[in-house]
Amino acid sequence: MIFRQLLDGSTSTYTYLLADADSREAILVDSVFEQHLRDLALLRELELTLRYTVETHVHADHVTGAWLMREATSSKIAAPARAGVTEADLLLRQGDVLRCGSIELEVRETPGHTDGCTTYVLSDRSMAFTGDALLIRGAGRTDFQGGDPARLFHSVREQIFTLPPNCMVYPGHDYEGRTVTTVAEERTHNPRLGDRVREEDFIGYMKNLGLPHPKRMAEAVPANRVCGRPKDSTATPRTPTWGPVIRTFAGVWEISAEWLFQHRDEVHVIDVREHAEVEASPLPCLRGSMVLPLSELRARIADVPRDRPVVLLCPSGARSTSAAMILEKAGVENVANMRGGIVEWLGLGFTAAESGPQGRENQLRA
Ligand SMILES: N[C@@H](CCC(=O)N[C@@H](CS)C(=O)NCC(=O)O)C(=O)O
Ligand SMILES: [Fe+2]
Repeated sequence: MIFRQLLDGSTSTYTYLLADADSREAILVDSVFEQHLRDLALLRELELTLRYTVETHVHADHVTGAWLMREATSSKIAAPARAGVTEADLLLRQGDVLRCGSIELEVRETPGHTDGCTTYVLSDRSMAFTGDALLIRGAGRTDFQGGDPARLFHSVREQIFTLPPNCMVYPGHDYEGRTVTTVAEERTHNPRLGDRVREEDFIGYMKNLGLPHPKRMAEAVPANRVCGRPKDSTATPRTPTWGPVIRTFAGVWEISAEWLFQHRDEVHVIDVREHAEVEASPLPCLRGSMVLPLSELRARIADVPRDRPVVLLCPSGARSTSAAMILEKAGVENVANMRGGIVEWLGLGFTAAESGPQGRENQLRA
């Protein structure tokens, strides 16, 4: 099985990617709206087909990426039946099994943090995705969305702590950077509801947490009730329209050499090699490209033209990746790295007619 734990740093939310290594079919547990392009990039780079997004509950602190994923990949949205959401394709109940290639996830209802919380357990019981029912050395709060500490106590004790001691527990959040625990570890060391803790102590603990409501609760709960369907399309993550750019998991927009060859005059091309290197290199400059070395780029953002999209180049496409990130951070709107760099360009046989820097290069060098 292919397995990845992904973090949304701003809400400390974990998203889990599970995929069958043979059929390449994948499931995403608890995707995050703002991480849509990251998750799409990973699916593409690992050559996976997303079959399902699965929700552990109606989140109060962030918006799910489920609806966006369905739009982008034709995946199906699976959600707990008791979460009361619309827009889902599959409503899951206690004892149901969600199948994706050879992966089977058993559905265990674990209400208490919210009344629709669900834990998903791999069929060999080696991994459990507990959402916010059981956190590492903690448990989800119980003060809104039908939360109830007594119910949570019984959910965890009966549905999670009955799993094998070495079952790995992957939570929906961790606010301290911890990533995984086991059933045995939590039964022994969870200060809120480990084996030694009595129900009334847990209830007393949870009733006195004194946490402020999540900052984004007013926006997140209604959005998650429709599986993350945005109110209007302007709220969806922006994908550039100037060309077939692809967001990589490394976090940069990329475009192909083939596209650049066919649309050379629609963009500015910036070669980020050092000047001396360009002069000494057997690798040519593309026709009309500007040389603006990576070492000077941060100080010369103002020299970057903005009237057309900017495509960045270097021999292998590595340094230009860094250049693309610098320009994006600096607010240059339409920017992409050319995948594979000049070597790829030459490999495609684009050499002669397309090489030779434009006069402007000298201007930029001055
Ligand atoms: N400060 C966070 C609050 C996060 C929060 O309340 N998280 C919920 C999960 S949705 C929780 O149960 N936290 C338990 C805890 O922090 O002990 C925010 O504003 O988003
Ligand atoms: Fe939650």
